[in-house]
Amino acid sequence: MSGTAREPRVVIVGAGVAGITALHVFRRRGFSDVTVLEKGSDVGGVWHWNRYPGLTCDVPSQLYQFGFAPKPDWSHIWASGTEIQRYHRAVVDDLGLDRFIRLDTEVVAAQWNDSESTWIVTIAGGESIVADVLVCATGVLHHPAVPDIPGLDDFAGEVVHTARWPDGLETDGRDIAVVGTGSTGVQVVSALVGGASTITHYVRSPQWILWAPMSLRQLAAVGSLLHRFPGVHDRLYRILLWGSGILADITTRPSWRRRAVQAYARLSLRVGVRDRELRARLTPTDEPLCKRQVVSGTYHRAIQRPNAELVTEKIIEVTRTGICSADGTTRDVDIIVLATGFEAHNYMRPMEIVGRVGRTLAQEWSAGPRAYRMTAIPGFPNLFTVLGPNSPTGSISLQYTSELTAEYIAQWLDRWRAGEVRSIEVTDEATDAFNADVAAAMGPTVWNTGCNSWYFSEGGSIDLFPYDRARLTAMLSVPDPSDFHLR
Ligand code: NA7
Repeated sequence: MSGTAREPRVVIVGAGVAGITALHVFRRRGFSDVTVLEKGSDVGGVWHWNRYPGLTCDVPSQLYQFGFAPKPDWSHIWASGTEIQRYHRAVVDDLGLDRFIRLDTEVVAAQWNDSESTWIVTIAGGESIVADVLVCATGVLHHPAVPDIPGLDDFAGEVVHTARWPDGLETDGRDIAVVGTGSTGVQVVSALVGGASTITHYVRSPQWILWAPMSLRQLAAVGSLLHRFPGVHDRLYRILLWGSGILADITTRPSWRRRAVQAYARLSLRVGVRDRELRARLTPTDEPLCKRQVVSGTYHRAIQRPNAELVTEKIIEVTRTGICSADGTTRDVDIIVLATGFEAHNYMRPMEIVGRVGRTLAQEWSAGPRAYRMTAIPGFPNLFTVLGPNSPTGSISLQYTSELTAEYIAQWLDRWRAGEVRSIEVTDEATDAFNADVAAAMGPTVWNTGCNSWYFSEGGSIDLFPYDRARLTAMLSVPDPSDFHLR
């Protein structure tokens, strides 16, 4: 079989930011047999699934876009989830990518066939697809984390996870409890407090909140200008990308910049909440930036409204009518909103992926996800991840990282197409060396200053990228064949 030049059959799982990028890059590189399988009813990934009130991206819109699909006319400096989702749909339509994407198609399993060097991909319902290369672009913030609170299942009202917000849920005039105070909890409380009868925010561990005017509109004239002068728009994008390097610097190395942002977080609380007792209860015990930093221009005002209440006592149980906390008080509510985050380290799981020696990915990752340069996994030939383990979800543009990774994979696809390789499998040694370097480099990062967050995998390691964009680019620019078993 080896030695014959032909088109690889490529299957991409997921049509979110990573999957759309991979599809576009592979098409741009001339690969014709590419299929994206997406379990949702539309593209967009996290932006398709998340529709809770107040959903806003905490990355400025002029940066939160594909380098290959610039959008000049964002309505806001920080775009809403709805606008971002519309953008994803428009990109797919405008680039003619739709015909390569199968929606409502959930992959449940994939099995490596070593004699054929192919993946047999199984879809819910039983259909099988053969792929030469399998690309998993299944995202990070995808599987909702539902807390194990006694009595939750027996609550008589509505229980809603923010990542699965039901269309048409009436919140005005109702008594609402919100559990969780990450970016989502803060946004949803701010959005609902105006219409709700009462809102009770259950905060297990308060988080630092950087004040920023998140509802600021982008001037229409700016959009027109950027539209008229694409060169200027491109320059702006590159400047923002370069400028975002400051975030990588702040998070990965102690410096005056980090201290300045941390001081600003403390100032945001001091200015935003004048009541000392409330401020004390909203003061986190960990350092600003240790968790994924929450940014909001509205939360502190929202939680001080007369119909809002902050509860920092532990939740003991959910009764039929409300939530009972450790102070012995039960507050009756109509709706419980779980802003409790995601199982961020599942990646492709629970898909059953069976590799070369018959072991599943779940078995290989029982101590936490582990990959080589965020994209290759020993024991799983011809399988690549986009935004896989240790991707820079806390510090570098996801669109940039996705494109870089897709280009890296495309170089392997080139070699496959030329008939030079049929099986590409990263070595254990190279993977161990990469992970050891990453673990050592986590030392001075702010994520390692003593907090607990979704950045930590179940194995206890920090599932982030501890270097800057230059290092990321160098790592993923040219594949190093000596790190792979090639057949
Ligand atoms: P996060 O940031 O993971 O936040 C989840 C929140 O839910 C956090 O405050 C948790 O408190 C809280 N939580 C989780 N389980 C419980 C239980 N059982 N009881 C009380 N509180 C609980 O998720 P988000 O959706 O807000 O944000 C995810 C990312 O999306 C965000 O970082 C941005 O990148 C966009 P804890 O801190 O664990 O005490």
